[in-house]
Amino acid sequence: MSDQSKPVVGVVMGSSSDWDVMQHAVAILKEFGVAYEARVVSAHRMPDEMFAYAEAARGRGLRAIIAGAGGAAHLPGMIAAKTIVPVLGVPVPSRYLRGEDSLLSIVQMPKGVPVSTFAIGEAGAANAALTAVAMLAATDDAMAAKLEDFRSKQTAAAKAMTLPG
Ligand code: RP5
Repeated sequence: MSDQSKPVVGVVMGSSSDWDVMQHAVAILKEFGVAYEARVVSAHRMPDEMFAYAEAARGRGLRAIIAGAGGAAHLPGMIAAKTIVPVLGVPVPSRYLRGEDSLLSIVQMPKGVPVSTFAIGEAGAANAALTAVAMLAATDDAMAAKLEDFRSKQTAAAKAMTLPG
């Protein structure tokens, strides 16, 4: 069992309205037994708290931060600007531009301050968490074995697929 009092992955999002998407990152972290924390940290509505979160992240033992936001999605980039902990950005679908605004806001970081950017929505959230798992697996053989098993099951499921008719 992971010690949830010592999270190694932080999952942050700009609003509770992002949870529908970001819960898919949390589900993967739970499935792999990764110690995580999840909270709302808004770039625009609570910038001081966002900076404090980023500045404390490394000292608190976080090894990756999954940051989801929609619209003018500054959260992943601004967190990345304040910490060397790798930031995995998840574009959350927005109401009017369907998340294309979120994607472009997150992916177009200037050279020198990277945010690893994932697909818009649920797939991006899950894949960001799988990437965090892969990062942990680099130094954790048990996590690596779980990830290999996860991938093998996916392969078996794809091979077993049939089509109508
Ligand atoms: C962003 O604004 C959030 O990440 C969210 O995707 C979007 C809308 O937020 P709410 O108005 O639903 O709180 O900061």
